[in-house]
Amino acid sequence: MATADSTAKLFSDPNINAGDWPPNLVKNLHLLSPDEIELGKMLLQMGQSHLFQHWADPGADDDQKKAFFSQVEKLNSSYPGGLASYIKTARELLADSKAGKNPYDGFTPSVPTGEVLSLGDDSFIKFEEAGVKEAKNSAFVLVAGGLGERLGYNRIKVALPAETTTGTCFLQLYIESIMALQETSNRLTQGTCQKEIPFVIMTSDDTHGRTLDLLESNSYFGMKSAQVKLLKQEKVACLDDNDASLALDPHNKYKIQTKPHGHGDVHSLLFSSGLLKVWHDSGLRWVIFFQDTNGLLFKAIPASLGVSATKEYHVNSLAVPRKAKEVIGGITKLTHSDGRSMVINVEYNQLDPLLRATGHPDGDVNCETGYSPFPGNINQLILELGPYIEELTKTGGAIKEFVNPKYKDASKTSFKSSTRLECMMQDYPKTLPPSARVGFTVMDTWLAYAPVKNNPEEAAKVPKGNPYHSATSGEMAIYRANSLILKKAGVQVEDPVQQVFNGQEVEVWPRVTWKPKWGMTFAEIKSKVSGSCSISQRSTMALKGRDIFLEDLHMDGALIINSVDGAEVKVGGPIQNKGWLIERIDYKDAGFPEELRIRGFRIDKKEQLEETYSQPGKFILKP
Ligand code: UGB
Repeated sequence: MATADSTAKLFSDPNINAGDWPPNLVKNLHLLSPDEIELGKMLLQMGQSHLFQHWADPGADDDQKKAFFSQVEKLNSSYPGGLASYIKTARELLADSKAGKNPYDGFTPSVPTGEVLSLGDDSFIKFEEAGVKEAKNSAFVLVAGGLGERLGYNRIKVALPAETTTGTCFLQLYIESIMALQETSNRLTQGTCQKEIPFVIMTSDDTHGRTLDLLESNSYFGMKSAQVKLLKQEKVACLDDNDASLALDPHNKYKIQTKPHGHGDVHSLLFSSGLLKVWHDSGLRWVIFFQDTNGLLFKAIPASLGVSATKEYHVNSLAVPRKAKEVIGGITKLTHSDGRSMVINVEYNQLDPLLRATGHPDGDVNCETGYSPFPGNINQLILELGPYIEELTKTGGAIKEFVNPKYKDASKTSFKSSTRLECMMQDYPKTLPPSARVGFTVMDTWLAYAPVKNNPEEAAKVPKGNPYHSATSGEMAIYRANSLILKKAGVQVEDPVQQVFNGQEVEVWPRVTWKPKWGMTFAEIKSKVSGSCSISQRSTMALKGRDIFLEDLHMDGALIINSVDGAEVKVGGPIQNKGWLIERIDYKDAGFPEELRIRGFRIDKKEQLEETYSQPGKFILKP
C-alpha cells in the first residue's frame, strides 16, 4: 500500500506535473504498492495517462486494478529495456513509417558469398561428415510460439503428422532427428565423453500448455525430459496511434491489449534464461534455430553444420535457390555509403524496389542460372555460440524491430486496428560488426524445405509453379526427398504420378519413410543399400529401425519393418502385395479427422508385409 509519504514523494517528482495525474488514478493511489506507483509514474511520463481514464472509484474493481499493474509489471520486465523503451522505439518507428522512410536507404545490395551444395557430391559428403562430428557440440532451438493462423489447424502445429504413412508428428520427427544426430556424433568421436544435445522449444501462451502436454503424454518421444527446456515468450502491448498510446483491451478496460512480438524474441529469451552460458561452459559451439513445420530440415542440417565449422561462420543461414519475385526473402549483402555492411534477409517485397533504386532497372530478376542471384531464406540459422554470447551481452538480446500499421487512409494519422512492434529471428545479424563472418548454405528445395503453412483453400489459390506450402505438399515432399535420396544411392525408383488433392496438383512418389536413426547422412544411407534394388510407384516402405539393410530388394507393395538397435535385418527379394493405397477425401468432409482433411487424402491399408524384431541378432527377411 502507498503511504502518505510515497504519495507526497510522487507529487514532488519534478518530471511529473501534478496536474497530469489523472484524478481517477489519484483517488486509487492508496491501493497501490510503492512498486506499482513507480510503474504508474513511468506510464505517465511516457504519456499513457489515458489508461486510467476509465478507472472506477476505490471499492469498485479493485482486484482488476491490481491485475492491471501485474500485467504492466510483466510487460515491463519481459521487454529488454522495459516498457518505456518499447514506447520510445515505437514512436520512432511509427514516425519513420508515417514518413514512408525506407529502412535500406543508403544501402547498396550485392550477392554475398556462401556455399552451394548438391546432395551426394564430394563436397556435400565432406561437409556432412564434418557436420555430424560437430553435432554433439550443438544445441537445437525450435521456435514454436506461432499460432499458425494461415494453416487454421486446431491443434498446435508441431502435433501435426509430418506424413501419414507412419503418423509421426513434427515434434517427434525433430526429437528423433536430434537423438539420431547425438548418437551418430558420439559414435564417430569415440573416446570423448558421451554428450547429450540440448533442445529448447520457444512457446507462447498460445502453444505452451499444449506443447508440454504433447511431450509429457509421449514420454518426450524418447528424449530425456531434462534435455528439453521450454521458454515461453510474452506478447507485447498494442498501440492505438502514431503517438504509441497503449491500446486497452476492447473487452476489459483494466487490461492492455497484447499481440505476439514475433520469433525474434528467441534471442532475448535464450540470453535471459542463462542457458547460453551453461552451454558455453560445457563446451558447446553451435546453436541451431529452426521453425515448426519443415519435414525436410534435418536432411540439410549435417552438411550445413559442416559448412559452419569448416568456414568458421558466426552466422550461417540455410537457403534454397530462389526464383526472382518468389515470396521468400533473399539473403543479401548490404553496403552503406558510410561504410557499414551486413549480410541479411531482405523480404521479397523490399528486394525489388531496393534493386531498382540502386542501379538495377529491372529489379528482382533471374540470372543466367534461371534463378535470382540472391538465395531464398528458409529461416533456419546456425550461430556460433561464442560470438553469439558476445553480441547478446552487448544488446541484451534485443533485435531490430519493425512496425506494420494498417492505416485508415493516406493521411496515415489513424489505424484500422491496433498495431505493435515485431521482430524476426533472422534479423539478428543487423547489429553485428562488419568483421562478423556471416554466410549461407544453399541446398535444393526438394531436399531442404517443405513447410506446412497454408490451409487447403489458400494453397489451391497459389499460382501454378509456386510452392503450396500445405499439409498436402509437405507430406508429398517427404516421399519425394526420400525417393530421390534412395535413387541417388543407387535404387531404381519408379517415376512419380501427378495427382490432385484439395485442388493442388502434386507429384506422388512411392511412400518411402525411415526413422532418422536409419540414416542421418547420405553416406550412411548409401552404406545401407546394396545390389540391385527397385521400388515401384505404388509402393510404401517404412523402415523403423537403425540396422536395416536393403539388398537386392524389389518392392511392389507395402513393407514395414520395426527393429530394435542391434537387430541387424537384411531385407531382399521381391516383395509384392496389395499395398497401401492413397484415397482422395474432401477437406470439407467432417467424417474424417482434421489432420487428414487438410491433406485431401487418407491411406487405405490394404495389405502389407510387416515384421518386428524386438531382440538384437542377425536376421534375414526374404519372402
Ligand atoms: N513463431 C514464434 O515462435 N513466435 C511468434 O511470435 C511468431 C512465430 P511463420 P513467418 O519459412 O518461408 C518466416 O508464421 O514469420 C514461430 C520468416 O520470417 O510460419 O511468416 C512459428 O511458430 C520468413 O523470412 O512464418 O515467416 C514458426 O515456427 C520466411 O523465411 C516460425 O516462428 C518464412 O518463415 C515462423 O513463423 C518461411
